[in-house]
Amino acid sequence: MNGVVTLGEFIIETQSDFPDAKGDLTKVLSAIRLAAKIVNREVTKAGLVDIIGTEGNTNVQGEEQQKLDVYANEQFISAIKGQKAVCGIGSEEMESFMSLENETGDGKYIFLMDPLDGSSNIDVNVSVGTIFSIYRKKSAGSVCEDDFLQPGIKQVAAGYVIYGSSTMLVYTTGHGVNGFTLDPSIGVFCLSHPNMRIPDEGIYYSINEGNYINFPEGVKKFIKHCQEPDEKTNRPYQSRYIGSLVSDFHRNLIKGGIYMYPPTSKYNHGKLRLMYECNPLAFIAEQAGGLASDGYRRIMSILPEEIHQRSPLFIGSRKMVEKAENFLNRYQ
Ligand code: AHM
Ligand code: MG
Repeated sequence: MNGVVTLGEFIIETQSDFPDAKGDLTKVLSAIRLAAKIVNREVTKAGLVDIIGTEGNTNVQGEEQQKLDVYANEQFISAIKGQKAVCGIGSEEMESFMSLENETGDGKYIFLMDPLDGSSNIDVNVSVGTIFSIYRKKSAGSVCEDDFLQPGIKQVAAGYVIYGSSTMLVYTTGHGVNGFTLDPSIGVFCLSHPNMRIPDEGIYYSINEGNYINFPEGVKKFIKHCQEPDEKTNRPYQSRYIGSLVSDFHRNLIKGGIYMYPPTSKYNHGKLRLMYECNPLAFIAEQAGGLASDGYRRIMSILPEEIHQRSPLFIGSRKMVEKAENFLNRYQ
């Protein structure tokens, strides 16, 4: 590939990574590309039009839902439906999964998403994102909850869109990680970050330290470790926490670092959702040479029991995640 490579070209060029490909995954990725552009348009308009504010209802986690969450959810669903390759969608914004079988015939993929992660940050102009995860349908009959409850290692593709100072789409199909930046003047995602690799050891640690008192002992000790000076390992690490998972993850992916959301008194299994926050980012992290753990287990090996399941998350540079695990194991 020479010169500027667009996401569309890249998807087609790399289709041969899947020997049995019939173009269905290409269709799903094209749908994501389209929905991302539409959501991007609305996110960037958020400060201009009266679109900010709550929708007046709460989502399945009892959190306040904002208008753009609902909008993003609808845009991704409608783009996915249009491509007829997906048979079921699970979303942070929907209590149960949505079957598309009547509309798309025998689509072979399962699509999970957090349509607008970090949405509480929209009204203060902080970057937000979309996270997605794609599996093959595993059952032979009609799409059922079991089709969604697959461990992360079964993901066919995963990625995120970051609506930031520039808008980027980063994804993997299990053959490395590639990042595409939206050129707003032509409305096209262009390959800007080929074969992304996360440094083995980083300089940032990202955690909501406001919850410190309630962290497990191992996490408290690890935070102190991050703050102790040590030339060999570039410590003290710098603290960076945006409170928008995609943004925190994206920065650490590029610069090297660790993002942590441990159990707290409010969320005793952690706050983040396994199926559409932890697993897709874990797939990206591993494909970039990093790690993702719940503190004790590889995130992608966890057998899910429900679509909206939560999990603690320790993700990022390999050596830093390993170190966090050491501390958790040492101080129970
Ligand atoms: P959301 O899906 O409701 O937006 O919640 C997920 C967000 C993540 O983006 C972010 O990393 C985390 O919640 C921040 O939580 P906290 O405010 O507790 O630090
Ligand atoms: Mg979220």
